[in-house]
Amino acid sequence: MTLLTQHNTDESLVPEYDLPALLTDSHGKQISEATTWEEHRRSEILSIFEQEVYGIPPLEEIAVEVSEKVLERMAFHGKATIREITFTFTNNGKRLDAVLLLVLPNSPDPAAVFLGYNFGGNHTILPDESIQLPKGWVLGGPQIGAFDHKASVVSRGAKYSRWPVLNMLARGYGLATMHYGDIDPDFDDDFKNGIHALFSNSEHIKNGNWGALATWSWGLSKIMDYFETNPLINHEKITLLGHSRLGKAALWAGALDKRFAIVISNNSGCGGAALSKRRFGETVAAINKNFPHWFCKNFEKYNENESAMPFDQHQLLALMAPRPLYIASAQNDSWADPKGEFLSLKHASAVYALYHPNSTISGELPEVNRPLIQGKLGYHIRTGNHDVTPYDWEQFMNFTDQHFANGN
Ligand code: GTR
Repeated sequence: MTLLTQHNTDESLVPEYDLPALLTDSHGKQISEATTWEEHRRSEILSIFEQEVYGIPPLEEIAVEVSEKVLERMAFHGKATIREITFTFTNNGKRLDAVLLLVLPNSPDPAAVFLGYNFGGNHTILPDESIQLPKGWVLGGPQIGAFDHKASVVSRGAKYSRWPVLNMLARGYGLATMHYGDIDPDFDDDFKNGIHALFSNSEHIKNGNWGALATWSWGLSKIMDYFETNPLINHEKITLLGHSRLGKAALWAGALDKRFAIVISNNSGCGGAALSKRRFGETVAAINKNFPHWFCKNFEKYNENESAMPFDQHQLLALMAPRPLYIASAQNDSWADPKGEFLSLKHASAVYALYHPNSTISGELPEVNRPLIQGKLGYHIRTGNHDVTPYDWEQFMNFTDQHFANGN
């Protein structure tokens, strides 16, 4: 399939738009307190996103068994232990295995952990030969040694730059990462494979009411359930992060599941942090055409019709409040609309201000490579392309250090 990539990169062509109100409820009532936001307005917004964008999560409980295997106790010159945690999901006679790579500092204290999906497989993070390759579909590509969507040993450690584990360990953090295709392979198959196949309410699923992004978010919450059972992990100090489509999934998981203490989105763009109504970069029509399996069917109503949207992504970001939230953009990543990502955060800050007046963002897009930290919110636009770089990680770790040191 040829992807649709034409897009507007001219700020003067951004249409006039009205952003749906964050702090006025569906009856026109003004919300001016954190309690009314939380008890009432927040759930109104959450259900709009369920209905119109990501899909309504199936309520059925899927059985999960977890098995742990130590791969290396003295990794990184004795600094850390590497484990693989296999999640076995079963329902209706069907089974799915998903493998989490867990690197924890060798310390007596429960570790704060960065959690995020990876694109190419756990073996792309570290060269360690004991790390298993994904058995199923990978996005990959020949440049990282994946052929016909099958992982190969060629890509061991190939994505270390996206996961600077040594720096994390040096600051006392662990890393937990899973290949996103373990939960749901990322191609359009009418919602038949991956975790979709295990649910019995096949009508709901088959009709495209629970797309791939939502399954990836679901998987993150299952990992969080496991963290709560592992005494080596401080489950109150989990920073959830994701890049690009996995940043979209991280934001939706953070919205649904308040157990994630900090949420970070890197270059998440359309359907993630960026405002859709700006129609700058990737549009709703483009994303639905290129990736018909990501969102729920209702989202297609807004193809070339953003002005009809009764919501926009600043409302998604506001669902993280009052937890610390960091949005990162890249200067050359016009497809993800850096300015739209910033404006979204800026508008969402009105909800954060109900809790912490110092979290209000009022200025313009910050200069490149000048991170903005405003109370519980952080943002940067760095030079360079669509990617996760050591610079990004440096800011993510600074932000996380600051919030965890302050008791979050
Ligand atoms: C692009 C897609 C974006 C972004 C990106 C990625 O092709 O249009 O929305 O998610 O893929 O995940 O790398």
